[in-house]
Amino acid sequence: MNDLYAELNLAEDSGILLTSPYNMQKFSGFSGGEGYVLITARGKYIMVDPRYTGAAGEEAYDEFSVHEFGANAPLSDMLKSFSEGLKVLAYEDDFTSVAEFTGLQKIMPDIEFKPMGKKINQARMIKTDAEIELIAKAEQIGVQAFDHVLGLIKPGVTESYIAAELEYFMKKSGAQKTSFDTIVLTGARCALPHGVPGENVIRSGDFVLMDFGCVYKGYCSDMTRTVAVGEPDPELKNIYDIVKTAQQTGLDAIRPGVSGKAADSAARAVIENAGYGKYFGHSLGHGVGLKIHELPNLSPKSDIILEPGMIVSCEPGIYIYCKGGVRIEDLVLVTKDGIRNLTNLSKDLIIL
Ligand SMILES: [Mn+2]
Repeated sequence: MNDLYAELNLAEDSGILLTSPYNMQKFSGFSGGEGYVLITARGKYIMVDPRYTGAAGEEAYDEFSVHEFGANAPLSDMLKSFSEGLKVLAYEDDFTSVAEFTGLQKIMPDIEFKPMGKKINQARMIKTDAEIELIAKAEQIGVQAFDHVLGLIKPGVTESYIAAELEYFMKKSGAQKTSFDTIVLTGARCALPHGVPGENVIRSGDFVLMDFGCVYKGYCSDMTRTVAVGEPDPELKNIYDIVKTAQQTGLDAIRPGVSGKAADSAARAVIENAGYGKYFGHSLGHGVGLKIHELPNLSPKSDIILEPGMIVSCEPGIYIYCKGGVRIEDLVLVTKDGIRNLTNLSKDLIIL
């Protein structure tokens, strides 16, 4: 944990207050999502209300003590006592609401609050072997769910039906929940990169775009596939081939030493050279871990240099409003000499 002090550039008289579910789980073991984790040179504390006392006790790393606040033990007293003697308290400024922040300041008026910015989230970028295997397992559940719905996608079936089948399958396979709202879109609606599935019916000739993932033991997965139902429109088929080439080019670019920016631009160039640059408005990918969108980003602005142990998505797309769209997404682990593809599934166009 001294590493964390060094990474955050904190002195001994500083404390670290964690309140986001992902950082509490990463650094204390507690996965309940609601509570306060305080790390100081003197002690390491998990503070939870009675809903989580039992779970926190089971999950907490050895060096942490668990404290229950509630009607008889105000949180403010606990925070005051555990933070005694601290000069600085580093906090999660990208997670804490203004109301919560002012509340904390009132409880600990003599302490200087220091925003941790991106640094605390950067500390989650490189995954341990155990984390990698959990993410790989989550991704594998997604792959099996995709395989399951291939048998169900046909004209007459709705987007929400397929979305429900993906989710039901993933939960039956051990997933706690989806890692984000499942996206299933058909026909022209595939051009809405984050559209919401509804009662729209799949018709022959449609592309069906599915972007989904699950959470397994706290860790997220993410994948996207676009399939055709019957013979697709030639332009859409051409777009599929461009996205597939761009996606492979992105995968080939992802390796240690490469910046997020360079990986993005390798894939983006394929789409730009094919004349569809303006139809690819989002970034190439993002880190995935305890949080579905985390660092490092693969985007035109990302200076982060990829390192072994990082897990990122590679998901170019082309979206033409009112016509249709294609996105293909794999989740990959950066290894010493390239990548391990955790999705590990063909990207040849499937025509159902
Ligand atoms: Mn994604």
